[in-house]
Amino acid sequence: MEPLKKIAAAFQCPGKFLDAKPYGSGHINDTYQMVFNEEGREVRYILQRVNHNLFKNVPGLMDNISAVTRHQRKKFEAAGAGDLDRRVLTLVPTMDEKDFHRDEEGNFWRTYVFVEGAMGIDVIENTGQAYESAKAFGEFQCQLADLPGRLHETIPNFHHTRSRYDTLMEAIAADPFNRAADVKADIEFAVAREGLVDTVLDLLASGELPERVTHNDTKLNNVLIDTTTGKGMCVIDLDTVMPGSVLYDFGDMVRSATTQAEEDEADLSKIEMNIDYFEALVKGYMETASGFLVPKEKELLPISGNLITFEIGLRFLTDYLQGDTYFKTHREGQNMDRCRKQFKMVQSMEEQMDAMRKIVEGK
Ligand code: ADP
Ligand code: GN1
Ligand code: MG
Repeated sequence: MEPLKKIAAAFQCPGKFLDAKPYGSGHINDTYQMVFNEEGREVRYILQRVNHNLFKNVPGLMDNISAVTRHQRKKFEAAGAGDLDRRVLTLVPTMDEKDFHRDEEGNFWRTYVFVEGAMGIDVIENTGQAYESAKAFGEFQCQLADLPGRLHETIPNFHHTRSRYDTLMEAIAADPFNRAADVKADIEFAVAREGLVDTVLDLLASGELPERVTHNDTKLNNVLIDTTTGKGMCVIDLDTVMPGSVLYDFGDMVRSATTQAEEDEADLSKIEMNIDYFEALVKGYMETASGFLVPKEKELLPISGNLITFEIGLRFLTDYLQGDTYFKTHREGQNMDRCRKQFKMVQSMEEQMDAMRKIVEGK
């Protein structure tokens, strides 16, 4: 890989390059924090190498991000919001005025203004964070409701749960690393819930659920929370913003923000869906989304957590069987721990479905 200093020189970051080092805990892209000296002041940027093994059309993806962030900015401006460089991601153009730089090896790089004074939360600490993140994601969907044109599908069938299930079945049949025998109980858990996979797809196909512009990767750490006020500041990780269902977004909030266990927690006794966090998510989300949700979308909010948590469990299991090539892993068996954690969450949500329904009906 070319030295980061050379990559950095492709972007219009004023001042002198000081340093770049890995940053954050995303599973997909390579993210770096860059520091520049600008007239005696240290200014930070986020530099990212976009994972072009997964995202086959990076120019299309960058067109999406450019359109989405410009639209968000207009909406914030119209609402009289200040501090815009902290409310919406801001791309730094390249020297030749493009949104991304292509290096000699064919890698795609982009640079964002660093959102200072805010942080992504990997494991939820209090109900306020659930409330704030859901409010921010709801506002994001609301702002994009009238985005002109149709966005590129950056990963086709990303939330097509039926395809995710079928891919798992293929991975079990092929079993290239002879791992299937050791995860028999987990496979059985998945097979027993096959009925879940078509719930949203069927209603989208029949038109009972509308297609909308959605984020599609709304895990808790993809909204930056202001470190002083605790308020939701900036929705990030826009690679998968594309046509989808709001249920994908709400479901992933439930998956990632209703448990105080790490995503790969191996001690399953620690894993439970916390109904207070669920209630805070519903409250925050309804504050910004109730104006545009149709009754069917609202009705299905409780089941969306099961669906998306199950789907992501299927994806971790598939990746484990296929040799851990999709999600970044830092130790052996990590994808399996992630899968089991998701499945335990699904079970916990099943046990609390009535309570979840009552909360949603009451809002
Ligand atoms: P991935 O797709 O790999 O998850 P993200 O786009 O989510 O990558 O970025 C990884 C991490 O970098 C985020 O979780 C967040 O902590 C940090 N990050 C990303 N963009 C910014 C930004 N503009 N300002 C500050 N931190 C950011
Ligand atoms: C990935 O990019 P990141 O780390 O926020 C993944 C999501 C998964 C998530 C699980 C493009 O999200 O779909 O839900 O990991 N993103 C992509 O933690 O596949
Ligand atoms: Mg991320």
